[in-house]
Amino acid sequence: MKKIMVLLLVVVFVFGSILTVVAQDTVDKKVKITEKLNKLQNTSEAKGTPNFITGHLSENAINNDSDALAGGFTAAGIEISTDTYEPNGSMTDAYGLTNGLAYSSYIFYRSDEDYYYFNTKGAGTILVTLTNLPSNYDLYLLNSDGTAVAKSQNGSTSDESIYFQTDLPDKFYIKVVGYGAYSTTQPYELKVIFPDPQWYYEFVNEELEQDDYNNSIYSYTYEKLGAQSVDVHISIIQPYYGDILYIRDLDNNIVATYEYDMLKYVGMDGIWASVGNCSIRVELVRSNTSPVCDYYIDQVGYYLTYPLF
Ligand SMILES: [Ca+2]
Ligand SMILES: [Ca+2]
Repeated sequence: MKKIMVLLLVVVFVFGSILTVVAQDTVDKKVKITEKLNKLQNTSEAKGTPNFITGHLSENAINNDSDALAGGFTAAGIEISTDTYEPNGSMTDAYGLTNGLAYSSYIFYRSDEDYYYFNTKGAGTILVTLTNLPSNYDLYLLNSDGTAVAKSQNGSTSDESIYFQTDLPDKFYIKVVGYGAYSTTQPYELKVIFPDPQWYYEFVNEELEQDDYNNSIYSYTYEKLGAQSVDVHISIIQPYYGDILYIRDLDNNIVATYEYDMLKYVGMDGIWASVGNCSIRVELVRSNTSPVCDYYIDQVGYYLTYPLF
């Protein structure tokens, strides 16, 4: 019995020692971990922000990385920026331009290049302007083969412009480059005017008003400087017996006359009147002055190789 008691005591003692050692070991580990954490914290505090990027990558490497990243996202069709008309980094992806409109866009990262295109419909002058530059960007005009037919490479943030005479209808491309310069905040402005002769129309709401100097003459003049021809549409509410409409050109020559016998059948279909220069005057001569407007100009148009804004 005594032997058993002694054995038990020995067992309890040994087991207790083991527990003490294990417990001490755990405490030691905890202390070490805390020390390590403190060290790490002190190190990062001493260095400020963790500079694992600037400390190990050159500026070029970072730029190349951001280029690759931006290019990769763009190629994958994922929009990661506020850049406009992207992707337009090649002739194949070029963005189509409307004659005479201004476009705002960005060279958004170092290797960004922007392509645009337009189609000419005849011989004439192409005018391309690139303005509001944040850096030294340059401008190129390419033909449908991709050959640069004109370029503008002014220094610093000077505006770029190209005048180019074309003989035949063709598809042209514009290329904007920054050669490493870029801006994500200041957009450049691009505008092109190219040969595309056609009628351009505008809606108006003009009464044929009584002329101050003559009680019986009502008139309206539409002028579009530079236009090859202009025309107006006259809607007729109520013609009176004796009314006569005259159409005059820039030189005040009468190019058409409409008398009552004709006017009474026109009605709301109205009349399109046209002259071969930039100014048209519609003149209504009435036998009786009327307080009510019976003739309206509701549409005007001009013929030119490019639209005027
Ligand atoms: Ca761009
Ligand atoms: Ca330049």
